[in-house]
Amino acid sequence: VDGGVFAAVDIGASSGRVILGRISTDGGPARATLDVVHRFPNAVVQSDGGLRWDFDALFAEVLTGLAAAGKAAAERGDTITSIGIDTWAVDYGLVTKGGELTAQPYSYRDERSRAAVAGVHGKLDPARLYGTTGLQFLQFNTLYQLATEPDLDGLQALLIPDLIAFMLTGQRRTEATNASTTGLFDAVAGEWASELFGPLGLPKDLFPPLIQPGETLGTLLPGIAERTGLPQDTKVVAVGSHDTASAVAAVPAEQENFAYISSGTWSLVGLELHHPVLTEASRAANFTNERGVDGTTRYLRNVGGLWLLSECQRTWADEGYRPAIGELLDAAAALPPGGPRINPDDPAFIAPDNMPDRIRAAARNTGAVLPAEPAAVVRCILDSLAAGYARTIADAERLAGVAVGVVHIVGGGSQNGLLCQLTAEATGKPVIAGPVEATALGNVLVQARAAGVATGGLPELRRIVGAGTSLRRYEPLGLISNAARN
Ligand code: LFR
Repeated sequence: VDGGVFAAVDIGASSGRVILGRISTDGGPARATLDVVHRFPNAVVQSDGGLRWDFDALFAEVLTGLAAAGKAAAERGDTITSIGIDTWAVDYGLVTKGGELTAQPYSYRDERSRAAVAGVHGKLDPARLYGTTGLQFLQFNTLYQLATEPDLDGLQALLIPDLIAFMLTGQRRTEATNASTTGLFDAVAGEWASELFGPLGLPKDLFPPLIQPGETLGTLLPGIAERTGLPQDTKVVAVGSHDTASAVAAVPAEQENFAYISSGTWSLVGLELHHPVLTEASRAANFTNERGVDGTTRYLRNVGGLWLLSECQRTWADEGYRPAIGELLDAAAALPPGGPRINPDDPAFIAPDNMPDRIRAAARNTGAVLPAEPAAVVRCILDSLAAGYARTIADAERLAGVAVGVVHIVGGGSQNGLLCQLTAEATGKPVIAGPVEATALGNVLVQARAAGVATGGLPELRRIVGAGTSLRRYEPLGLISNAARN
């Protein structure tokens, strides 16, 4: 069927957008085209004694975007078939039985959860937790955040995309790919790990029941239909509501054995597997087994990301220095290889603060001296990320017992030519870069399939991505020595 039109709400840590996605065939292979109809900023805000998201403002932007999407569709005589929502993972809002949000949701960058880790591990051994959930340890995983809540009695926790979906439809469910980032989800069974709730003192029904990508959640509440101008029977369909799950679904891989890097605020680096890897070696390497679309396993690690760069830019801008990003990258590319490197995953970088200072301090701790000039800092970040990518892919191959021939980079980082080339050098593998909008594409394609417009499994969806995107290929040129790789 030509002309399927879908709205994707895609919100990241620094910006959100509402996108209109169309699937067309024009007699040839199916292609997806995206139009961003509304873009809005997002940022953590210090309020009410912590770092929080301004959820009320985000939700208002979602409604503005949906209204714009409806208008843009109508201009071409189309109607929106459904709406899908994805955001970052882990965070939640607490709602009362009556459906009221009790506070603006905390951000995972708030430090409060760090102090809760020891208490949680005192109740449940980390090895046992990993054996069930397969989740990498991150101080901000939902279970540690929940441990800081003074009173959960009578409340329900809705992950951010589920909270948006609830406010659109009145239906409460937890989408499964995102549920897998809570630390309370059984990686093998694909169900809530109900046996973990009791020991942690969490109410059994804290989260609503699961919903799978592709299932219909409901239709718009009358008030929402009125405010957006969309028909009340417009569906909200569950997609990979964890942005990384949607991004991985849209990696334009043509073969089975590929590694991916979803490179944005974070870099999510790993493999797609059919079964979780729950070994002690996997836990020691801190690999995660998050759930992907179609029950796949996203076997990956969180490596630092472009947050390191964007926070530097924020600090430099405060100091009155605002170069264009292209200029910065050109200057960084002109520097010789083999400069200082830091561990981009260091928890010291999680909170917002002066990033250039923190990076220089981290370099100093390795015995290196990082010059103050921005180009050197940028080069250090990109060298460190590329090395982190290479190390992580090699570890994933070893731990999962597979070998990959190609590395796909999707998301914002796929536009960073220097990062892509450095990654090819560090991994010694060809890098295929694009699409930038993998997350929105994954969101749209899962909706399209639910509507019967696209068919087949992930390989089929990936062919649609490939048909509509021009990809860039970077070959390892041997510009850095093996010694400098790891
Ligand atoms: C990426 C992401 C990561 C998750 C982090 C925090 O946007 O969703 O997958 O670990 O944000 O939620």
